[in-house]
Amino acid sequence: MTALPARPFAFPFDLARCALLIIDMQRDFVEPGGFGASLGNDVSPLQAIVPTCAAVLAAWRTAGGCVVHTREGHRPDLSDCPPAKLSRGNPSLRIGDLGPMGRVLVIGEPGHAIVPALAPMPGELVIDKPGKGAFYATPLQAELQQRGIRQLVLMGVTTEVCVQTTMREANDRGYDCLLVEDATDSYFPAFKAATLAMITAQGGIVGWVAPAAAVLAALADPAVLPVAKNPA
Ligand code: TIU
Repeated sequence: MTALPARPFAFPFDLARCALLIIDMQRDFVEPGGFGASLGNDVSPLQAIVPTCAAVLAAWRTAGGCVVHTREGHRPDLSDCPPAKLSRGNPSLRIGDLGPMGRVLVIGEPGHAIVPALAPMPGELVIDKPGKGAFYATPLQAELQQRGIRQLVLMGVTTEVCVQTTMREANDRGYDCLLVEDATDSYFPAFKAATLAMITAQGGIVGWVAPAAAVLAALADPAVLPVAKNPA
């Protein structure tokens, strides 16, 4: 256990009970030609966080912590995509349409994959989710409970959509949640700033926020033993 400097106050970091939860770092959101771009967004700010996410992921793996990746996407027949999600807005490509990275937001297509720099390793949990929150219609809660996880450190995209929705779902389920502020981004800078502010307001009503450097320093703290060496 170590006190990780964070806002609104120090996060009581316990690596053995904490999962790194990486939200939707998929080509469909981060690269041109995918779902994010089809909605009219500039994806380049999201690409910029990949090295920061990779640094935290590498340190987490070295420390032996639990790693969970999520992917937003739908079955090829779109039976798990609500009509409202399919029809809303005026995208250049709709979910299921064929784009430069295969069918948009469909499981197994090239655009659905996690970017190569953050590709899951064998043994890491990968959660496919049809919605914005990672707990809705997924086995995430059961998988975390099975591993004794009580805390989540979150990274990924987009800050105010899938990351915030998941963090709120997790908070209501009793997890202590910390968002790595320079390892998350939005297509809308003001929405990211507002999300960080609303998470930490009211004494941390949703959770904690800290920079990647603080997480890396905590992982290097001798008080945070590699998980395999922790007493049971
Ligand atoms: N992963 C995620 O945030 N899905 C979205 O659709 N985000 C948008 O900001 N559109």
